[in-house]
Amino acid sequence: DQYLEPSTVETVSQYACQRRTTMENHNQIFTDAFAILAENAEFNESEGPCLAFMRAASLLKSLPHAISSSKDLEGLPCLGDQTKAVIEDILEYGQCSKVQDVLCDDRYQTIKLFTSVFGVGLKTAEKWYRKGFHSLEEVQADNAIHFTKMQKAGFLYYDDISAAVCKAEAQAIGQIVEETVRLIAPDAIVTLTGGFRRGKECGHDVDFLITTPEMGKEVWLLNRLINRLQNQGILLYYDIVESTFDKTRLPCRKFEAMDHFQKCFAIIKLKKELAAGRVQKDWKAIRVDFVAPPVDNFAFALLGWTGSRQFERDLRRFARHERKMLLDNHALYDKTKKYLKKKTTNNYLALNDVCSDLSEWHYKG
Ligand code: 8DG
Ligand code: MN
Ligand code: MN
Repeated sequence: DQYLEPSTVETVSQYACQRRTTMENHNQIFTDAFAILAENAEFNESEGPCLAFMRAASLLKSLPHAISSSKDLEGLPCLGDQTKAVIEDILEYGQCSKVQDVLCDDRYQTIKLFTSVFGVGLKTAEKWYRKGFHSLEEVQADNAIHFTKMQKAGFLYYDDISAAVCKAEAQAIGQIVEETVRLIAPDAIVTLTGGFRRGKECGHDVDFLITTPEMGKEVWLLNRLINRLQNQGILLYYDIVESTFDKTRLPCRKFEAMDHFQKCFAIIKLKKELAAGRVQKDWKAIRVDFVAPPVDNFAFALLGWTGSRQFERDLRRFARHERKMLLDNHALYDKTKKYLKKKTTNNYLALNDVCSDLSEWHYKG
């Protein structure tokens, strides 16, 4: 044995974008636990712990084997005392008491239920919880609450849009979108993005990037698409958010900051096959997001909207700390080149300059 080469244990990167992550998760028992703890921390606005649990989950998803003893954790980044304690509990007892406590917690259960309604964020969910409500029926029966247009749609199509969207449904929506966009601009670019671009089997919505090869022509695309979907009678809800893009602005340093592209949050009616003899509606409401970036931002918009959230967060962190660059959904900036103070489009690095780097980033999981 002494003549063997020293074991070449590959070090695991602290950055999700430097870890090859497949759809195969060997550590789901742990990552499910972390997802619940992260969600609970989010509901309690504990940003630090929330991020720590999400990072730990992302790391475990990238491992090519299942964790079977605490020895397997040696040398791994992104795991603190808290997260290690959770893993050790699960290894020893098959579950973690902290997770069980969260699952039984009245506030967690209720906030989770309320935020599952399209258009309901944490603040609104808390307001309803403080009123003493525990069910969607109670909330809907309160005449004093003024619901937004989005929330009304959220309640109306609750059963459909809280059910997962499968790959076949995403593809069917993709076909409708593609065909409709072609009627408006035959050379338009329509790209499926989000979780389905990462190869996921199901998701909570379907995300699309749409643009035109000619700069500036994309500005009418989204409105015309919405018009046509409406005329086809399949648009159940839409909310167009106009572009707020200002080229003089610095890139957003915070991942959570929204990008400035024109976008649309929609609900589309998808026809479905009915099981014989069943009396039920012959369609399903599907949540769809459209983003319409100008073509010169397209590559960065695509990178940004592909996700996962943790991957995007780490990609920005990697760019900043390891490359002294700033990345957002619009561009990649080189901090060392003092481009930032200029207002011209020269601030933006051409995609060609960076695609060798981009190809090394693994975006799955
Ligand atoms: P899912 O729908 O299957 O649940 O997962 P997903 O496709 O990964 O999540 P998503 O919520 O649909 O968002 C897709 C990616 O887009 C995600 O990694 C974050 C990114 N993203 C932005 N800007 C915005 C934004 O303004 N809202 C949302 N929801 N996502 C955004 O870059
Ligand atoms: Mn999505
Ligand atoms: Mn989305």
